[in-house]
Amino acid sequence: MRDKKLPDDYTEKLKKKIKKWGADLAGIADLEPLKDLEVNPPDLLDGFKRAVSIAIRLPVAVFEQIKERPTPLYASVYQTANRMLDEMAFKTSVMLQNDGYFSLPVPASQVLDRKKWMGAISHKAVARMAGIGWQGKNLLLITAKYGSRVRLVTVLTNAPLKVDGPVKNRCGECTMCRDACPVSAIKGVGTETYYRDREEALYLSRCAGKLAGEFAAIPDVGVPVCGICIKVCPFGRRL
Ligand code: B12
Repeated sequence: MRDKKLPDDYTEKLKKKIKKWGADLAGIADLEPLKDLEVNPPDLLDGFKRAVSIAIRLPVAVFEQIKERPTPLYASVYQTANRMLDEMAFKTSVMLQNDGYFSLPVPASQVLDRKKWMGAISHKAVARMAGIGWQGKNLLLITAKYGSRVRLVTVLTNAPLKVDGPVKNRCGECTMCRDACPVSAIKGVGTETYYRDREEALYLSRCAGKLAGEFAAIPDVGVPVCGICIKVCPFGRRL
């Protein structure tokens, strides 16, 4: 693997390419501030210094159809989005590798620990550091343009890409996600940076219990989704 200096425009060209593959947003996170983030396996970040965060927006109309529970249409869109993201992460990884850099795509939606409800790395933590959006009161990554109606994926790399930085939290006094949550899981507490623990923002067992139990059992849904705290977020709700 090479350790050469990247051309000045390499990072911008990479982002453009990722957008050509279907991404709506792409940013670069410095992994140094994320070294204390819990990851699985614990040495996941060894040898990597940057992460590429990729987001795709989901159609607003899919959320507008959700009333009290997720719809089969949303479950299908969720799976398509995961597939698209996994493909983009795969291609990004191979492209970086072809240019001489060690790179690892992290799946969009793989749960590795069902007791702790954790994947390999938090895509939201990476996306926040990559300037894609802020961590909102619904604990999700909120983007100024599309609200939380985005899904995310991450590519770890040792390519010395130019980093982006966090953006300001714009939730303000809004509590629409807290008020709409069907199991009152959202506490409505804001953060200027990020929640050190999920429980600061959320009664996690209420949310996970509803999604993995009742909602995943809905015929033709079959996956732990909800969508209500995403739907009501005022950012990007109108076209
Ligand atoms: C397991 C899982 C679940 C579980 C547990 C949810 C939870 N809140 O953790 C269940 C099944 C309940 C679930 C529910 C949902 N999920 Co989910 N889920 C995941 C998954 C696979 C892993 C999450 C994980 O590892 N969490 C571990 C904890 C520690 O991390 P975290 O909650 O992400 O955030 C913490 C850190 O980011 C930290 N942090 C941020 N910056 C920093 C910096 C430092 C230094 C440190 C120490 C910490 C830190 O702050 C948080 C609190 O500690 C991710 C995919 C992924 N790999 O990220 C998707 C993911 C988080 N889910 C997603 C979504 C959309 C949902 C749902 C809306 C369901 C749906 N699709 O309709 C709900 C929303 C629940 C909610 N309001 O939080 C999206 C979020 C997209 C977005 N815009 O933010 C993700 C990223 C999937 C994706 N590919 O897009 N999910």
